[in-house]
Amino acid sequence: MKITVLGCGAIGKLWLAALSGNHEVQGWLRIPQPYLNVNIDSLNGEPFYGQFTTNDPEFLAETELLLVCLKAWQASEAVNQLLPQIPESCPVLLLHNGMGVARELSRVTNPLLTGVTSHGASEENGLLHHNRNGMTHIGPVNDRARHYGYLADVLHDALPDVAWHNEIDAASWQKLAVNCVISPLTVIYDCKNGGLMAHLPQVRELCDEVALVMQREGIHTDSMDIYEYILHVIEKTADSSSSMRQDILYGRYTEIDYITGYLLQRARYHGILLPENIHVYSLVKQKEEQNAPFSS
Ligand code: KPL
Repeated sequence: MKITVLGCGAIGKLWLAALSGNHEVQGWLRIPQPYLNVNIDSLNGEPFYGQFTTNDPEFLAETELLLVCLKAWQASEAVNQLLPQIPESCPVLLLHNGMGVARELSRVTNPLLTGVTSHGASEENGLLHHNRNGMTHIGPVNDRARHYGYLADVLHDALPDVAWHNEIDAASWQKLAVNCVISPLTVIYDCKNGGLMAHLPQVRELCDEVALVMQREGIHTDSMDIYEYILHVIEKTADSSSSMRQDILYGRYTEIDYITGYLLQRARYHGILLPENIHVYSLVKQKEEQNAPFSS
């Protein structure tokens, strides 16, 4: 297959490298450069070094999958810009933290899919560390994407595990819950994920509020399930710095508007008040504003 990866941060580079084993791939960058070097300490157990084509319009015109690894707040504008240059049959798969981008792209007529991943990667001095093996869940957003289950196999062969869901909402909400609790608190307390073990009452309060909204969205869950799952994620990722904390540390915009912001928007729709989430949202926005001017 011909695959274009839009957005070549740590996760984008990881997919680019992993997919290059069996497919023709290119990266698409906001600021074009002649090629992209990807250096990974360990990919599926082996070190990886590759040099990739970028921003080739002829390749784009024949691309058979557009994999979008941009931050949530960058995604819809960038996808809308590229749509006229890709075939109408080319599936577009969104892979970012947070929710709400699929709604922004509801007019897209290409097959549109969304997904979440728990792979962890970070880059330091040009070397990518694949910090955490994870699981990726993908599924359709529009009707045209319902028959694209084979994409889960394509992705699974490159970077396991990948699961297909005919209804992706439950997986998206479960990841949103994790990000609503862990991400803002790691910014507020400026700590790694494991540091949240010192703030469990607040973790629990956020879980209670998230559960209320999830239930109203038709997701079969309760506060205790969410809390236990989040404790498990905190323990498993104790040494990691959340991507939101890294965004703040590097002076970048965060995805808070698509994480807690999205939760609050859905809560408003259902007529539910979430005081603790409103509180953490405003603290992260304050930190973000102190960071201006932003870089992406
Ligand atoms: O998804 C994450 C992120 O940092 O974006 C978590 C699960 C919070 C791990 O750090």
